[in-house]
Amino acid sequence: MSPNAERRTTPHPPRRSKSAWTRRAGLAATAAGAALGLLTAAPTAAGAATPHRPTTHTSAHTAALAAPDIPVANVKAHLDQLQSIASANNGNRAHGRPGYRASLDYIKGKLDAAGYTTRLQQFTTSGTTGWNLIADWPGGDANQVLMAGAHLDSVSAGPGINDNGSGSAAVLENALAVSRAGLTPKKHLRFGWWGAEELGMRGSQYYVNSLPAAERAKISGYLNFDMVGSPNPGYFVYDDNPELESVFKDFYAKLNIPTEIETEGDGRSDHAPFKNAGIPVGGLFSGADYRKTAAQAQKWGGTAGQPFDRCYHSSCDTSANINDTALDRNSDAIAHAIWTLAAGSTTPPDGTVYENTVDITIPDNGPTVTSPIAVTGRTGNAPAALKVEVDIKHSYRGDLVIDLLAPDGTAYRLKNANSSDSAHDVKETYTVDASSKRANGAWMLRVQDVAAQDTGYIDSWKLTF
Ligand code: DTR
Ligand code: CA
Ligand code: ZN
Ligand code: ZN
Repeated sequence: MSPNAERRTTPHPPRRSKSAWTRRAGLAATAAGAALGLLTAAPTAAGAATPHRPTTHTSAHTAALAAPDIPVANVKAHLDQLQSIASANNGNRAHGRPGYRASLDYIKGKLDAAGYTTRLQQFTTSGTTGWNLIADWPGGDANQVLMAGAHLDSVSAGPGINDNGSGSAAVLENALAVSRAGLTPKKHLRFGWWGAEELGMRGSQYYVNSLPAAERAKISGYLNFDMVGSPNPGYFVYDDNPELESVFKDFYAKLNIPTEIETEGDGRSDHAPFKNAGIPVGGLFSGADYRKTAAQAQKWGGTAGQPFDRCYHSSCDTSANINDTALDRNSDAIAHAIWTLAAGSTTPPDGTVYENTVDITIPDNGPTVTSPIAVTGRTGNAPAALKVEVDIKHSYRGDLVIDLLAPDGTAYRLKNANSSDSAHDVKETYTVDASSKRANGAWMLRVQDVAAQDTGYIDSWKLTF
């Protein structure tokens, strides 16, 4: 760097080329600086920036978002699709048969369109290939993962609409509701659709076995939904974990619907591999081939002396083999559990603008400077499309490196230096996926001038949530 480089302070000096050497050194310093996390210079004499008052409508703050109603018509539409798939594939959706993979592709297509990060996990059991579908909702704390899942395979004897199209469709519609709400929960949400459950929870076991211990430890709970629309329904809640059990019991208590502990299910569905791995599990069940007692019929309605699902593992487990009320209530109970357990209370993106208009001088070829914006009063995480509007006056914008710093210090690079970009000023709008960061806190714009000569200042910048 030429030590006696002239300090350019005039707002728009005549264009002047910079020596490549000066630039290269500057760039090297930047790279090193970025790697080392340069100390930022204190704000200028203008004093610590006081964030501008939010300049637009106040955001629709809600202390805790109530879970949405899950439209049971949507859930039944998914069941109709699964029925059609079974009808087009020898009447079933069993492991190793084309109807299973077609079911998986249907669900994956819906999730991909809704913004999920999906992946198929392939495994082999009983000599045939199976797949799990894992869908992650971007954002949330990666160290606290809440999972919900259902097995997607049927027995080979029939289409498996209650067992377990009902659970698969209810979980799918909840995942779509999360997307519709733009939920930004504290925890990271992950959904699973399992293969080969009917062969002995082979898909979910493969998933759990494949998880490194560190990843397994991040799963705060797994919620399982296997048969949630039985035609002669009972309302059973898994009692494996008190907190997860109470979330469901509280939901039904508000509806004045008594529940019973699911006693015959231990080890009989996909929660078993998670439980055996020490992960808290919970879930709902509306009953299979056991018969409803008179006492149960008294509290739940339906027919005493008849099975909860007389078509269990039979060819008659079709779209007609569903009790819509049970399916609706259980779908809504799943939403209540997800919103509650994932602390899904959040302020959805609402266009609130936070601005800092304090001018901050950028030292020529010097240390970084920062301009703060304090975001308060929001819940949950920042948006996946956080808008960052930058207005910097400078006589050679190629000198500038610009980063957005989240409250936890994570840097998002907005602009690199570019020695050939001799234009004035930076007046740009950047979009950053900050959905893994809490919204509230001190966000910073960090700027560094990495080449001698030419100077400028931060005029203002804005964040739109
Ligand atoms: N094994 C499940 C059905 C089943 C039977 N009992 C329970 C209890 C809890 C959940 C599921 C079940 C199946 O056939 O898929
Ligand atoms: Ca509903
Ligand atoms: Zn079954
Ligand atoms: Zn099942």
